[in-house]
Amino acid sequence: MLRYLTAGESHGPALTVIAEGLPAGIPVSSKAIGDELARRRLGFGRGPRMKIERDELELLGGVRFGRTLGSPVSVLIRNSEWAKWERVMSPEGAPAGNVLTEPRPGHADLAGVLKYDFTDARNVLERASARETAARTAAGALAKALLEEVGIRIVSHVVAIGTARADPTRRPAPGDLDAVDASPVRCLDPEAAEEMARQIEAAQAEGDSLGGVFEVIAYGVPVGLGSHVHYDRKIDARLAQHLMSIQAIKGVEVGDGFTIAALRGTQAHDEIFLEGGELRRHSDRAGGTEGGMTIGGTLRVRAAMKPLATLKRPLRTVDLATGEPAAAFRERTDACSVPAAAVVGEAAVAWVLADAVLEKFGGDTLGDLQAALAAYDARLQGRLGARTQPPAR
Ligand code: EPS
Repeated sequence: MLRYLTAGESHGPALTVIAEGLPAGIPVSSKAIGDELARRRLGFGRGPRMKIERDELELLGGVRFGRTLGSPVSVLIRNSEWAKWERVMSPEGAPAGNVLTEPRPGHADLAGVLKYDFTDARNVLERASARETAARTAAGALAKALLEEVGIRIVSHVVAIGTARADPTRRPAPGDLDAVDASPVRCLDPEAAEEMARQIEAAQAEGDSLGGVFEVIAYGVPVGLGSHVHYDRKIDARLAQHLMSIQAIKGVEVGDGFTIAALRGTQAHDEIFLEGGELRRHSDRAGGTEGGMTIGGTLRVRAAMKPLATLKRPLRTVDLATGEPAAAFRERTDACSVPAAAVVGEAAVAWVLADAVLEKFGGDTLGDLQAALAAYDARLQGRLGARTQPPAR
């Protein structure tokens, strides 16, 4: 079983992640993790924090001379802001005043203070903050390192921001990742990208925020990850849980999920053909899963992000200290972080796929894992070449 925990507050000293269950022998470096963290900091519409944050990281355990040891991998990511917040966020001593009592509609503030019996919403918001996604991205970098060794590559792109929509036929391949990252909104369609940036700028100028939709695509996925036999083994359900748990995500779609709901059955599925001795599909409406299992080849999921709830033009709320109507408190924030959320989405998908790969093929070492996968591939070759697409590298 592959699992991870994260800890840390947005303006605390650091974030930490411990990832357990990775086999021995996977190439891991702080540079590779750092590169993923740097990708997450990109994106037009982010606030001043991203100019300050360096995501300085340290590998504290589980890796020796560039390879995993099979023991838990521990990563520390320091918060560059800590020095400024030491008094407000101190683990020791007494509160330093400035209690936040005007909860932001759309954020975790209100339910959090009621549930945990706090007066200060900072006790909630510090952990609810999307800063935590830096730790998830580090976990995802470890998962990607494993997937890379079994020929699975993951890319993401932004398909909508506000009302701007990208051409749905422009889907990035693994080789397009640099081009996607080079776009300020991580969108391959230049006209849509321009419109997205324009809408972000307009929202920003009015103290407002914007949401959007991103898509994550995994290439080289073997057939049969996940299972139809039980609800909590279904790969699409597991993907949905991980994607939905990313801060501000309100919707998840597998393949063309919401569009095919309006179609007839004869239009909605991906027909099966035998070509050159291999089973093939000519469409991918299902997004690469059927019956809670991957069908082999490409997997495609989308997530919808709501506009961020921290607003320079605050919404109406109630001051919990006085019971009087009030404006929600204002914090420094981003106007749009859909491009960054897409990178976090890659991490979520990578984690679920790495978990499912280990569940199916097991192994204490990378070699064991690769041998089990090769044996499976050989078995499938006898069944009409059911690994329907070649590995992505
Ligand atoms: C966030 C608010 C902003 C973002 C932060 C998420 O932080 P701050 O309040 O310090 O300006 O920059 O995102 C990150 C720090 C990050 O690393 O992604 C929030 O309230 O969710």
